[in-house]
Amino acid sequence: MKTALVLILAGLGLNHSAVAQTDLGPLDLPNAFAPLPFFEGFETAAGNVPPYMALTNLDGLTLLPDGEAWCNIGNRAACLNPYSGSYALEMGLEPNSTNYHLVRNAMVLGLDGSSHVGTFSLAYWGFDGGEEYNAVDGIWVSEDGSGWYQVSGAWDFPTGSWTYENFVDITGTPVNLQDRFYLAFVQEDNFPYANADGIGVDDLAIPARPQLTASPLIGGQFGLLSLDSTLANGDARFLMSFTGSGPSPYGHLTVDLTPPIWNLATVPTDQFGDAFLADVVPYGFSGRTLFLQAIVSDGIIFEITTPLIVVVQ
Ligand SMILES: [Ca+2]
Ligand SMILES: [Ca+2]
Ligand SMILES: [Ca+2]
Repeated sequence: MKTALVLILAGLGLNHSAVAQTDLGPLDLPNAFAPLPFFEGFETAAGNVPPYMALTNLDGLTLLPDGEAWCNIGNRAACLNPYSGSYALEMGLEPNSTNYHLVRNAMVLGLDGSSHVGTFSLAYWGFDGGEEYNAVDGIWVSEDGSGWYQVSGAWDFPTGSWTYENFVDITGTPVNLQDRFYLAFVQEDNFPYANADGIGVDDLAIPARPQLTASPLIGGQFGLLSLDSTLANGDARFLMSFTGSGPSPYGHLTVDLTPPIWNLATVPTDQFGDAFLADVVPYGFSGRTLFLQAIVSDGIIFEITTPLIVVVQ
């Protein structure tokens, strides 16, 4: 009786770990770890795979390296449709290939959260070329690069456009994020990138960058800037530049604005962490390009919003 109980418990234990962890296949691992907070728009890398990143291209059935599996940040060819700038992550079958077959692609990032103060949410822009469900699709975290825990499942953005995925929770697994860990974006499917299949990723950030949006801005009329953060009852500084998207230092932070930087207003965030700035857009701004960004804080954590570039009508 006692022996049987021990065996049952051992069986449950084995079963639990088998369900919780997935082997995604032989994924290449980076040999460096980038500290949090982390932002990757692929522009700084400019087509060279940085040491904290590794790209894997496999045949989806044999799991052997596949030259037609396409995991490209500009290292294989010019990126086809980046969300920002000239570079993004593209995962799919090689564009223009007609040798339709299942491929598995992965970008693994080495990250180090050991001195991070703040949330562990993730935000990114995702492009969906027409993906169908595959069990390995999604975003995964791992301590050792072989046992993976899924934090976001099947790719299901609207087909053919970029979608902002905000506040993706990457906690809630046994992986200790306040240490070195791996984060993987994995895609599997059978048609080319941006041609019936494929996933694009750009401007990914941990912690998630609160999103800054604007109503149409028209000279001489009221305009509205809105931001969506999780920092309740704090404040938001709305910043503006006429000259470019930086990066440049601003206090102890780095902003995506080029000096001179104007502080338009500082307004409180509400109980949801949201803030709004409504004001008349000066008539003389018509035709000018505004580079906008905000800094949100609850007094302890400081977060930079997504940048926004707007031409005033
Ligand atoms: Ca980019
Ligand atoms: Ca898929
Ligand atoms: Ca497909």
